[in-house]
Amino acid sequence: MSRAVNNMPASPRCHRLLLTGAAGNLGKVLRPRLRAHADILRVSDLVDPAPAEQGEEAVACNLADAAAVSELIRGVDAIVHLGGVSVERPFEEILPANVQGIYNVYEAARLHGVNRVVFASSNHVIGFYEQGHTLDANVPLRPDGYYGLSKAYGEHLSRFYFDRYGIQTVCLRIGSSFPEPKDRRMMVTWLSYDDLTDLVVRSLFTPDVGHLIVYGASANRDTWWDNSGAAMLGFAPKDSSERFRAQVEAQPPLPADDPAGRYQGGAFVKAGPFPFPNT
Ligand code: NAI
Ligand code: 15L
Repeated sequence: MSRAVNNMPASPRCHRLLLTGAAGNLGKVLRPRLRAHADILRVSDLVDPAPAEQGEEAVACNLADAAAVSELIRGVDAIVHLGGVSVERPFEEILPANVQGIYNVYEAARLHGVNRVVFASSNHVIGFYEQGHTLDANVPLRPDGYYGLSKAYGEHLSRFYFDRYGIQTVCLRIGSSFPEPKDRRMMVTWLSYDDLTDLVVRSLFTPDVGHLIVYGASANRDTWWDNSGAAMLGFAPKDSSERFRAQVEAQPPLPADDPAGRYQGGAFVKAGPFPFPNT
């Protein structure tokens, strides 16, 4: 079989691939694009992600339910794990979906012999670094809330499952993956859907990734992230936020003292505090 520079097969494909969070924004984008990479694409979400297309299996599953997650992962060869709470919310909402949820995913992966996971982490694990500072994937984490903390937990948990059980994971610290950047911060953090897809496919099929953390951003003019770790995936983003600059910069800038304009995590850094239950 002919191989690309990073040793990814030319037509990468597995038998049964699981996509969690399939009913979400990125799940809807990736679902049709991943179909070409699996004989069977198993799509799952809290809400029923049906109807299943040809070559798909649709399964409603709460990631916090260990028994259900075990059944979800039985028979799967690889997992793209997008499911969970995707914004800053009270800890009580984050805990079952993101913390218990990712534990269930990795325990079930161990039980059923799954050896490759692509985990949708987030730039919010480093959200409290100031904008303009260039960070590589090894900097100490500075999460900007409970959501970012849960993604940090997921990165560490996946590291443990590699060291202890050899399950290989690529953690994608996704910047802002939307049809287009919405503000000045996203001019730096934007990841186009095409670049996201390329990154996910490379993360699934590049051999011997071990445990790898990479940033997910397009080839934007400005960057805060040294993404040299992505070289082993052969990832070279093709899109740029530049074509949106005029429309984004037509918006009024944030006030100089707004923390959303100071920190990499943007407005997430000023979410909360939330009510402390039972007080
Ligand atoms: P989304 O919120 O649209 O999708 C998340 C999906 O997870 C939803 O369909 C939701 O129903 C499902 N979900 C929530 N709790 C669940 C539970 N307990 N059990 C099963 N499913 C559950 O988020 P989006 O934008 O599609 O993001 C996908 C992933 O990528 C998320 O993990 C998010 O944290 C991560 N990410 C996304 C970024 C972006 O720019 N869109 C940036 C950084 C990370
Ligand atoms: C994320 O982690 C969120 O899931 C997404 O909704 C965006 O807010 C993104 O980060 C971002 O930082 O722009």
